[in-house]
Amino acid sequence: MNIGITCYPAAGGSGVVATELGQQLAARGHQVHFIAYALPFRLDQFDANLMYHGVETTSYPLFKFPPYTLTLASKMAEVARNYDLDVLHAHYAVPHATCAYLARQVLTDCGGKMPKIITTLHGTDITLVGSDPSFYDITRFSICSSDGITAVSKYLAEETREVFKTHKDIRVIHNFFDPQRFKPGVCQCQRSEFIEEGEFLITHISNFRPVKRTLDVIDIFEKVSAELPARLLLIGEGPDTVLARRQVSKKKLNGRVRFLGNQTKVEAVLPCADLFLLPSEEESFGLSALEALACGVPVIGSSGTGLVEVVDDFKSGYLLPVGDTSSMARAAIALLKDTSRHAEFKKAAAHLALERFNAEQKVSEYEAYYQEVLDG
Ligand code: GMT
Repeated sequence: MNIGITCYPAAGGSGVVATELGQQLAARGHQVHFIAYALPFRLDQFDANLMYHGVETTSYPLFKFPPYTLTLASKMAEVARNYDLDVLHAHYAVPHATCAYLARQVLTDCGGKMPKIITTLHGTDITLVGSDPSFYDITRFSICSSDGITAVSKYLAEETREVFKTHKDIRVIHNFFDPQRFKPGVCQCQRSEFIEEGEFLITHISNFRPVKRTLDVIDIFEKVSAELPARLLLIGEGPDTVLARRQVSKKKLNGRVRFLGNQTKVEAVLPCADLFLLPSEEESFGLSALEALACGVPVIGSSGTGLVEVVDDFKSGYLLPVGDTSSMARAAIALLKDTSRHAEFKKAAAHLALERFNAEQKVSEYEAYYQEVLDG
């Protein structure tokens, strides 16, 4: 198949999923065209079946805001026409599903071949951005105009039906990881680079948006480190990074917390960790949690979110109410103190992740879904 993929190229789960999917589809012999404003951040392998088409953001004194949506739609139409696309796959509805719709209208006018539009919903495109009154109608329209819709969890599919009051078929295809990259025990760095002998290493990876509750991560860590020798490794960057740094200083944790910023090869460090924290307000899936589990790292996160489909409560981690940092810290301390339970959780984490979310399986699900949509 000839497949166009549009995603946010910056660090973030939706871009990571789109990139991994594109790379895996290319490896299976499909021609894959990434259409985005920059090279996707984890697109780091050469494959003759992979192409990147950059989208310009044209500026003009009249434009306070350059109309990226229009240049993206034009580029989508151009790539679809020039490369005979069968499928145009938009990751993250806002504004990518709308751009795909516009591209199709452009192609209709030119009388060219019409690719099928598939939109994958990732999370805040529904729960925060898409449901904002200023985006609601156009997002609903664009999603409903897609030929196929997928969601990364059952939780998100249900949220979408509820928020957008639609009965459209939404196929759940869970996120996935590449077992060649994410595996337990193979750490490219040494634990000794981060911790002293006898200390525990706790990690958190996110885009440091308010929805991730990074301050809760620090609060949980403060409670844990009051009881156990531990250090916290924070990976990622975003609007709350400054707040998080301030909080670390305020709590006098500077010597125990390290900020690594954005990292493309998180698999190099994850297997070194003893525990992963993701206490988000909302989480449609929690790809970073899955990558941690795949590396044999138990997760403590928020219940009542899509994490329930990823983390097996009491088997590979603990899920507790949003904001209940005391319970999360208690669960972390108990798990880290109990060496044999911790070892069991580590084993279960890697095993369950591989069994349920490996790339091979999920990429086949996407391939089959593309075919189903193409067959009408
Ligand atoms: O929704 C966001 O904040 C951004 C998005 C991203 O690009 O990282 O994250 C969402 O998509 C990921 C990939 O499908 C999911 O693993 C995340 O759970 C989801 N984020 C939220 O729901 C907050």
